[in-house]
Amino acid sequence: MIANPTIFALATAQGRAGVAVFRISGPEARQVVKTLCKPDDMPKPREASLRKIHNPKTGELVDRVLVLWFEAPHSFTGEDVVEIHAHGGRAIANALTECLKTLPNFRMAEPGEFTRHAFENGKLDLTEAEAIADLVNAETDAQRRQALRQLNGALGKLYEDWRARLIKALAYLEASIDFADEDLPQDVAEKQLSDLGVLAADIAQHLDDRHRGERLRDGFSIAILGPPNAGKSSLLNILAKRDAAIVSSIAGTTRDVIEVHLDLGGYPVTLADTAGLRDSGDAIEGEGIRRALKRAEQADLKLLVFDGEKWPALDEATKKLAAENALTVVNKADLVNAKSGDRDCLFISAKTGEGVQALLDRLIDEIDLRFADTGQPPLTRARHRAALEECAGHLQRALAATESELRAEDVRLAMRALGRITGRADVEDLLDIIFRDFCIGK
Ligand SMILES: Nc1nc2c(ncn2[C@@H]2O[C@H](COP(=O)(O)OP(=O)(O)OP(=O)(O)O)[C@@H](O)[C@H]2O)c(=O)[nH]1
Ligand SMILES: [Mg+2]
Repeated sequence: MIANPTIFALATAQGRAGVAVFRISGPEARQVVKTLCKPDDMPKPREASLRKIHNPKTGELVDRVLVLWFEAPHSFTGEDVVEIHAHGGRAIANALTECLKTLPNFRMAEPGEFTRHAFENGKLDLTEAEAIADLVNAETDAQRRQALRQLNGALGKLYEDWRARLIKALAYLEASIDFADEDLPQDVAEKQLSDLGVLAADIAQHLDDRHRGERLRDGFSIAILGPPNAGKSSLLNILAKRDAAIVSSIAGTTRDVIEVHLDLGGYPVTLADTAGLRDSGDAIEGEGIRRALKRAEQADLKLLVFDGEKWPALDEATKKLAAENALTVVNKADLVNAKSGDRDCLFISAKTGEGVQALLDRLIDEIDLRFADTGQPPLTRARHRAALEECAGHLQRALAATESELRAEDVRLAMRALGRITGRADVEDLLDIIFRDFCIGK
């Protein structure tokens, strides 16, 4: 029988760096120390130990490294793990890779394979595994916090708690079917029905979160819209602190949607500049305007920028876009004498910078409001949402069912849908629960 391979990979980014970390996981991991290192005794678990690594074929010294040893199951993957902290650099990484390849039953890890082993060995559930990817990809503080919360198991625990409630309801249901003649408590049926109703409401509330968690992963989108020449591109540039879009006094300068990515108060934001809105005979400008309106529809927040030179007249085409998720901004405040702004109408000047900080503060307020912490960890992925929607559907059917057998089947399906989120769809210790709670036939 061929033993499980031992996998290895460079865990830090390629290239020049102070330190590069190799991670090795599997049944033969200790061979790294035994075969490649001098001295070759196993270090104490979790204690850094200074070693020399020699190429086993040529005997040449490769690098002086720190070695860490994690004995199974007390490691990230749950297997024996060795970490080599070498000097960072391509030649060292290549030479170490060559050394590791010489060891029998060693192979390079596939992307995500360490985390996969951790999942398979019960070290993580799927939501925690996904959180690792999110944490590594996080670009802002809010994204980092959300990923860390999920990695700490907040989301997995919520779904597992719900699944436990379903298992319990199912246990009661099965009991009332299987032991119909026995002496079961009277209110069992009503109790589990009302529990299922409460759970259905909890799940519905969790689903109705305006995609807060998913949006935080993907970024909050703001579209700048307004008439030609209002200074939309100038505003994008001042917010982005660079000349991302062309600015000119010719109306109709911007045609395509121009995006910049910003970190506003720790939130990831995609800010889009668009073509000025007007009736245009120019086919290309017309297409630009069509794209602007499409972006307006998709945006989480619209910044309606009006031209201060025309104040107090406001452009009609732009006014049509005013709705719940829109902020009104009058630009070129440096040219306006009688400013009469309020909380819903901000005067700014993209030229002098007047009012820009107030606008930024307001944007952060608006975003804060939309991401407001409800205490419960938010849904973060479409995969979770799809499974929860399926679960909610089965629950509704279970609640409406008139036959106990059919109700039990729908509860079972709801439970499976939830189990797919964390990957723990297996154990159904129904009888355990039945006997513990009911003591039937004692
Ligand atoms: N005085 C003054 N001029 C401004 C201000 N903001 C922009 N401008 C000028 O207004 C003109 C138009 O600016 P843009 O930023 O290109 O306007 P836009 O809304 O992007 O225009 P389109 O792309 O054609 O729709 C340029 O000449 C800018 O220099 C401002 O706050 N004050
Ligand atoms: Mg422009």
